[in-house]
Amino acid sequence: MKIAILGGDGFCGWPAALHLSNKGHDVVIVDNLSRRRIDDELDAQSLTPIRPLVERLHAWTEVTGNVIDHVHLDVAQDYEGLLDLLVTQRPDAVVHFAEQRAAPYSMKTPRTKRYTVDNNVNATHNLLAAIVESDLDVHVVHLGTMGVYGYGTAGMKIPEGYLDVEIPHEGRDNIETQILYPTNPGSIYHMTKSLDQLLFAFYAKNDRVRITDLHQGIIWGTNTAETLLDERLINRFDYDGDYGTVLNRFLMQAAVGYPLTVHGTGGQTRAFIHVQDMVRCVEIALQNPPAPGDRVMILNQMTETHRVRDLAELVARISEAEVEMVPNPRQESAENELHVTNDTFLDLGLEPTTLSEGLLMEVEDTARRYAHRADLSKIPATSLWNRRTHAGIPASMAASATTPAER
Ligand code: NAD
Ligand code: USQ
Repeated sequence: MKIAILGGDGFCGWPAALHLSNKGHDVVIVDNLSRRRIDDELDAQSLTPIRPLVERLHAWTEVTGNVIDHVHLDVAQDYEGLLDLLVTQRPDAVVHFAEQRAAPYSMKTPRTKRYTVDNNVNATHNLLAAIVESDLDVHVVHLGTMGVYGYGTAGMKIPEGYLDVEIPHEGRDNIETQILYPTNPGSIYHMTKSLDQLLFAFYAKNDRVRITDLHQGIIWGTNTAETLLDERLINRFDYDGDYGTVLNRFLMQAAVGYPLTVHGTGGQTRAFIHVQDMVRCVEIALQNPPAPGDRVMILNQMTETHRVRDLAELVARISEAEVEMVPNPRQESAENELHVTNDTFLDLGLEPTTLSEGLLMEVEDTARRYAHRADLSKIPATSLWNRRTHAGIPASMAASATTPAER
């Protein structure tokens, strides 16, 4: 298959590109390197020494003989460039990772809020409009998020995208139908993924574009079989307060002797998946496209759910780290239950890597190995979800406030 990977220099896109190339697919990476610019803006670097993209690609060819091209393109800003790419490369599938993906960064300032909305919504819409204009039959595989469902307690097992509903119909039989599971995003970033869902639903219905939307949980781990082939292929490891995700932050904090930063009571329960399973899921999704005219295929791409404070205790136990409850900078329910259906990937052959198998190895092989590169001043999470004072929320309390819906 010819596959274009939008965002192929990122944490998920890079190992996915290598995995697909290793499986014999013809891969082209499309990336504007905006994420490396944000690293510079935040003065925060990956814990692992990621190499410039040209060097990564050169190393991949040297090690495996496979060639991956790179097209430097801003998918959100350069519509004509994107259309030209589709028409000249004629990919069978596009895997779309090219969005600003950090919730804390998206909530940092009005500028980062606006950038996140402009970048993410335009990237997705440009891709869909360009596919229609190119008149090609391209399967879009998009990396979405479990966060579109919201992080309250649903009171049910979260289905794969669609909810069965029964509507009373006066004087007749009730109408039984399925609707998109109602979105309840908890950050500007998560909101852009909810907007993406509507764009996908429209283009699947109106233009018969074939779309798979992967509602992915939090990734943990760093490397995959391919990124381990040579140190120049190493994947990124974010640990700073904006881009570092919870479990990788705990692993890094344990390795450098920093008390594990549990927000609030640590009562949030989230979905997780190892980076190796993520690349496998992308491959499975590519092998099982919907047909033209089908509704968007939505799959929950996660393998386990865990409560944040339980994860902290687990990491503390294996590494003798201390745990510290810090004030929660976000606005989220203090506690939530989360049960998720992930039957499709399991039925299609995914064999999950469990936390118990991989955690200790991750601390030893990655976090401790590169601990000397850590800048501890970048660890605290400083992006506050609510800074408003005139709505009756004093700034000091605002961060722990919850909305009526979340309560
Ligand atoms: P990342 O920031 O490491 O990578 C994103 C890549 O996209 C970067 O290389 C960036 O330069 C590129 N990019 C962004 N905007 C672009 C544009 N307009 N044009 C061209 N390139 C652009 O993020 P990631 O962790 O690899 O996440 C990838 C996708 O997976 C995101 O859409 C994210 O929402 C989703 N996801 C990630 C996680 C996670 O834990 N990392 C979990 C769930 C879902
Ligand atoms: N948390 C802590 N301590 C920390 C960091 C985070 O307690 O040091 C808590 C947060 O308050 C939150 C939970 O851990 O309750 C998860 O935070 P996170 O930063 O790991 O995850 P999130 O902001 O949801 O975003 C990440 C990715 C995003 C992806 C999402 C999947 O950055 O791209 O969409 O995970 S999901 O969470 O399933 O929606």
